[in-house]
Amino acid sequence: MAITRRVAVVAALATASILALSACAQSSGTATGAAESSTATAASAPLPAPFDGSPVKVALVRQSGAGDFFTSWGAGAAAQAKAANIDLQVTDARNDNAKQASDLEQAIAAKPAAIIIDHGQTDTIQPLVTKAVAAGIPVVIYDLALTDTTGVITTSQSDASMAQGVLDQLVKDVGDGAKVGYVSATGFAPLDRRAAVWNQYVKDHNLNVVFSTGKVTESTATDNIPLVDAALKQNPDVQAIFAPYDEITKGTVQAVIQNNLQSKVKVYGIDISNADLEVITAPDSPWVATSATDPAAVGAAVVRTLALSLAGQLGKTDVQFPAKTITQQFLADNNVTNVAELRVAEPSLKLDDVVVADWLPAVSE
Ligand code: SR1
Repeated sequence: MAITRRVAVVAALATASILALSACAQSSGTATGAAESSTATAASAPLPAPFDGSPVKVALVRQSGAGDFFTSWGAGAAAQAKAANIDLQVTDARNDNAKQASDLEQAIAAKPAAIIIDHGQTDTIQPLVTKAVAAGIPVVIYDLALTDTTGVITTSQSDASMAQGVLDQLVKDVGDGAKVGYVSATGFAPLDRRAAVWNQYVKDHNLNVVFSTGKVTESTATDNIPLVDAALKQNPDVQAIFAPYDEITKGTVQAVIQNNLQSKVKVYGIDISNADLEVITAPDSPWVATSATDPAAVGAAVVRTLALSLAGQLGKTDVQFPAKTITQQFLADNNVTNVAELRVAEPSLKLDDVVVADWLPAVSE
């Protein structure tokens, strides 16, 4: 009888704490207007115009690719939009340039309060951005290279410092003159910016580039495995590989492992996700360092950039989101195995002091 009662009490306590926890989560969501799965510091000032009335219609025209980066980025953007009383209308062309052009045409025709464009090809998007600006629609771009940014707010991760951080680690680990490989693709703004830094490091550190390969597809990780596999079979003495996009990094790691080279070849990547952390922290993983932002925090910060701009409070036309270089050693030292733990170990990833206002605190997943 006594045992039965104790079991019941423990079960009741467990239920109570679960209810208390979910109540906390719900009240924080209600207080800030954020998405249910997200958290935010409560705003300490009311929403200013134009956010203080009916929801503000904003089109988010995406050209996302494979992988967790894009999913988390979208979730962060949606949560921040909800908190700012923005009705975010999202389209995603998924590597189809013609579809992104048509999505953007339709967005312009719908005359939203603003348009956010996430990734895309210069040739396809530039004429339509010019058209949107001419129509008086505010435009914010993320990870897109334009030839004419007149009237446009540009945002990106700090790609140059991301590449520098991880390449400093590469040079520290394998030294000047080492045999190195490069796996990436051209025509994507962030990858092109990282490539410029790579080329400089190759020159400055006399790196011996024994192969360059790579592509971006709808299945980037899988499609890079055979490319890197072939390169490794020709160059099994390569010491380090720079693969600056996590989907490409994962494919590269897989190729290194299937050639049983993980004790000889180090891999340096860019980006982070739960899946990436699983790969990096696996025993004997060749992926030794990555430079990253928290993509959910970046998606949210892009929406804040737009919101501040519509409220007349941005005060600049380019915003870059700082990244951190994260080593395998740092993850081990801090017992980090997922992104939630990484945010605790490296709080600056939350970007909660970047493009914020008292009425617009950062929302995170
Ligand atoms: C195909 S471009 C991929 C990159 O875009 C994002 O900004 C991520 O950092 C990713 O590496």
